[in-house]
Amino acid sequence: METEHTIVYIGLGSNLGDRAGNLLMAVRGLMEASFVVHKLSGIYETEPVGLDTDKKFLNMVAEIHVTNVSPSQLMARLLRIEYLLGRTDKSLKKPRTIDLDVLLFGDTQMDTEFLTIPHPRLHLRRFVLKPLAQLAPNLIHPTLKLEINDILANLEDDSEVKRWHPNHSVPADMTAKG
Ligand code: PH2
Ligand code: MG
Ligand code: MG
Repeated sequence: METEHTIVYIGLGSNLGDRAGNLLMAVRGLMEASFVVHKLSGIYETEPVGLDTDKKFLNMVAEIHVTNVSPSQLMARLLRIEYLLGRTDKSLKKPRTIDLDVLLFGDTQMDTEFLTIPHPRLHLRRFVLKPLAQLAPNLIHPTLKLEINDILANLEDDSEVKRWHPNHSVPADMTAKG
């Protein structure tokens, strides 16, 4: 019998180095870890929330489909991707090349020392809810029993979250010289 996949949402964030490059390398890492990357949100530039830094983040959300993988196995693979992309300092409040958080794992609810699902701050953060609502506006939060759209509409967090677009200007040394 075919095994059902679980729909998982991952939050990606970077505020150090080549931020967009780090997000894309992490998406590639998800694929290489045998996850089916089903949808990607847009990329948002966001004001840091609760960190000792002024460096703005780029944040996005990925919907991946997983089969025969437990939440803790998923977490272990995410930590490996973070490590491979150069995140050696895991101090919570420091700038980071890449942070990968499990936001939702199907309808799973769990709370252990290492992993809480749904992510305990997902419903409080505009930088997560905005890209998540782009992928799954009507998804019901498993513990709050509210749609993502409704949580976003009533959110207190008014930190800045703006769509980010790459700078299309062509560097001078790449323009054709006559
Ligand atoms: N991640 C945090 C804390 N604060 N702020 C923004 N804007 N984006 C983040 O990804 C972020 C944060 C903890 O991981
Ligand atoms: Mg985080
Ligand atoms: Mg994290």
